Amino acid sequence: GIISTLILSASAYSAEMTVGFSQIGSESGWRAAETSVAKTEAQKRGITLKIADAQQKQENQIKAIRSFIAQGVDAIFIAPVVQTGWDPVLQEAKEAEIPVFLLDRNITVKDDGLFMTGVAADSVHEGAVAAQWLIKQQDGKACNVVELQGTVGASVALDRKKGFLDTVAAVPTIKIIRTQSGDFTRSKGKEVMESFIKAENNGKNICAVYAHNDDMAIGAIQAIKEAGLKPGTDIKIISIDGVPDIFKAMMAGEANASVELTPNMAGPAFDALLAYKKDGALPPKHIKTESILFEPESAEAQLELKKDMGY
Ligand code: GYE
Repeated sequence: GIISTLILSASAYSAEMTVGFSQIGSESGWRAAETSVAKTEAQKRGITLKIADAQQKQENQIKAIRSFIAQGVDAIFIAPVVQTGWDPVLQEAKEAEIPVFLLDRNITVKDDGLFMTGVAADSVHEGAVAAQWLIKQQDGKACNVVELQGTVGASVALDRKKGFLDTVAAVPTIKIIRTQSGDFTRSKGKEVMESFIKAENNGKNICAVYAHNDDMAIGAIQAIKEAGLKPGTDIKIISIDGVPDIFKAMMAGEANASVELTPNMAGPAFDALLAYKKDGALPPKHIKTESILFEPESAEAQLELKKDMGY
C-alpha cells in the first residue's frame, strides 16, 4: 500500500543519486583519510560516488568537473586545490542546475551563489590556536620560528599563515625567521627543512617549526634528526591535522602539538545535499568543523580513536 510505496521511493531516492567528487590528490595522510571516509559515508547513504583524482592540478579539477556536468550527476563535490579561478566552471555547473559543495578548502568567487555550502574548518583560527600554544610554551622566552607553508595559493595555506602571524604579532620575542612552501607533502617538508637548517647555523638558531600540516612536520622531524638535533626538545614541532603518525611522533617525544582536523568532510555535505533534494532546504554557507589542539598526554588515546576515522 501507500506505506511500502513511500519506503520504497525514499530508499530508491538516495540509491539513485550520483555525486561526482573532484579530489585534490593524495599529498597527505589526512587527504587519503578524507577520500576513504567519503567512500564510506556515500555507501552508508546509498549514494554512488565517482572520485576523480586531480594530482594537485586545478586544470585537472576543471576537466573533471566538466566531465561530471556532461554525465549529469546530481551534485558535485570539490576539494579546491587553490582559492581562485573557479568562476567559469562553476557558472557552467549552475547553468546545468547541478549543486556544488566545497570540501576542506575555500574559494573566492564573484558570486557566492555559485556554490551551495562549504564544509571546512576555520583555518585562520587553526593558525591562531597553534600560535597561542607556542606563546604559552615560551612564556616570554624568545623563539625563532620556521614556517612550512602548504600548497601555494591554497586557502588553507593563506589562512593558516595569517592566523599564526596575526597572533604572534602581539609577542615581539616570537619571530618567524624563515617561511617557504612544502606543498603539504612529507618529502618537500623534509627538503625545505634541510635548507632552513643549513641556513640557520645547522639548526641551532631555530626554536620551533610551525608546519601547516602534520606530514610536512614529519618530514621536518626527519631532517632535524639527520642534522643531529632532537625534534620535540631542541626544536619544538607544532602542526595541524592530527594524523596517526603525528601522535606516534608525540609518543616518541619528537612532536609537541597538533590541531586536529576531522577527515569527515563528506558526511555533512551529503546530509546537506539530501536535505536540499528532499525539500529544498538551504544549508548555511559555511559548515564549520572543530579545531582542537592535542598534546603528547592525549596522543595514545587519539591514536586509538583514529582507527575508526579512515586512516
Ligand atoms: O590539512 C592537509 C591537506 O585542505 C584541510 O590539505 C586540507 C589540507 C590538510 O593536504 O594535510
